[in-house]
Amino acid sequence: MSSDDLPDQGKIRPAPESFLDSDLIESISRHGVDHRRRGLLQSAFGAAVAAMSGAVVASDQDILTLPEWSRTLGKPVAANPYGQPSIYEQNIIRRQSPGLTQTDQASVAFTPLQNMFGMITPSGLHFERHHQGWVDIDPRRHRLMINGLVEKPIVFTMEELMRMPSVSRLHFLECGANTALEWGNSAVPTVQYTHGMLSGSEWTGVPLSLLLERAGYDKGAKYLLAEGADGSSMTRTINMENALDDAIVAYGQNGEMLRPEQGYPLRLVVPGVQGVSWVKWLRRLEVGDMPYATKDEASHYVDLMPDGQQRQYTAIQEAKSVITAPSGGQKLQNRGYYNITGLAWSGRGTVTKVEVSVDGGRNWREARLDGPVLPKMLTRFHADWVWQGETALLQSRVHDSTGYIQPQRADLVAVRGTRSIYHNNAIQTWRVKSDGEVDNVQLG
Ligand SMILES: Nc1nc2c(c(=O)[nH]1)N[C@H]1C(S)=C(S)[C@@H](COP(=O)(O)O)O[C@H]1N2
Ligand SMILES: [Mo]
Repeated sequence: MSSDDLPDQGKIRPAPESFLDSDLIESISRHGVDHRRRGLLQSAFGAAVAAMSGAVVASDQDILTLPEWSRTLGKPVAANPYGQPSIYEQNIIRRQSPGLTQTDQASVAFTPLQNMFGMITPSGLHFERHHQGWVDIDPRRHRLMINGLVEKPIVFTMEELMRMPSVSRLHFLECGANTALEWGNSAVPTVQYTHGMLSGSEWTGVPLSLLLERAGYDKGAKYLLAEGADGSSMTRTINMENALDDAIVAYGQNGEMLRPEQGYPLRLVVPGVQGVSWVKWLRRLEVGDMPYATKDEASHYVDLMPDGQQRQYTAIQEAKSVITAPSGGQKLQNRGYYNITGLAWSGRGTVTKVEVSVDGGRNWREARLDGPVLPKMLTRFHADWVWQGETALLQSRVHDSTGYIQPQRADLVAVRGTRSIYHNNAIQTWRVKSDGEVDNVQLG
């Protein structure tokens, strides 16, 4: 089977009748443009839809005849010393946006949110954002130095760090530039490109507060400078408040060592704060008494306001949510039941409520939340929907534990203008057309 025959970006799988017809099945191409493919598509989701509609068809050869895999030997265990996804899932990959200028090193690859379940992003699909390419560092030669306003500067080896008391916590990581293209009218086609600089993982490491104590940090110090070991000279000012609260110097991701793309062997985890501050390949922390105004915070990662002023140090990722299915580039194959599902999160605390609208925000219904609902982590939501072939405008809206409610795009633009790159947390709209095709539209 060639990769061209495989299911692509998480289309809504058809009910069994259309499997039997071996109808042309709509999919979307590599870059999310609608594209026709022939093929029999199966997945856990397809099975769930089949079960819901209860359509057992007596002439289905796939249940009436024993397939060859039921009559032959399976593969040996040694074939897969490190497990890989099924070959039928090989189009579920990180992708680079067609709408962004790319160089090989200063680049970004987005998580396929439309294909994800639950709240954890598999490590191999965690989005990647590198300012100067990624490096794979020999952990025996990696060091972390803590200096500046401390009693004595210290240098840790990885071995020393991994002997210290550790914590494991689940947190989302979102680039401040996630959803940047929606500031304009570009309306990129899929949720992978609108919201895919977002992932959720379990992170393991040493609480940053413990390392600062060990170095004897000056209790009057208000800031930290975090520096990476890659060629980008990535340096960011971290508030001491965040550092002492829940920041982690992490070496673990989803139960194993960090992936090189995520900063192996050491990265900073600053829950709720924009991705750029989660410095990868972390090599130095300097304790200081004022913000450092480095290039990555003085001229980059600032928000251009309508009056021409730049907003600096907007660290926190405000509450945000998005429907991941049905979403742009997918196609509803026939009328009937659909589970609307998506993700909600807040950099300031926990998700308290998610509402879903199918009419562009005129009416709202409360969605079901999958637990556990954790602070500064993704929360999966679901809402039942019966589609009767009408044009629908799907939206989701999150409330967080501070009482904040995610804004409609027009309300956000009224305050922020449209010249920003960063911190777009507006409500996203997906339009379902009468032929079942779903696209990205902006209202108002
Ligand atoms: N050393 C270093 N740290 C870095 C970066 C980088 O290029 N170099 N990119 C930052 C940015 S902009 C983001 S959004 C996150 C992305 O983390 P990820 O690649 O693990 O998704 O890492 C941040 N930390
Ligand atoms: Mo970023």
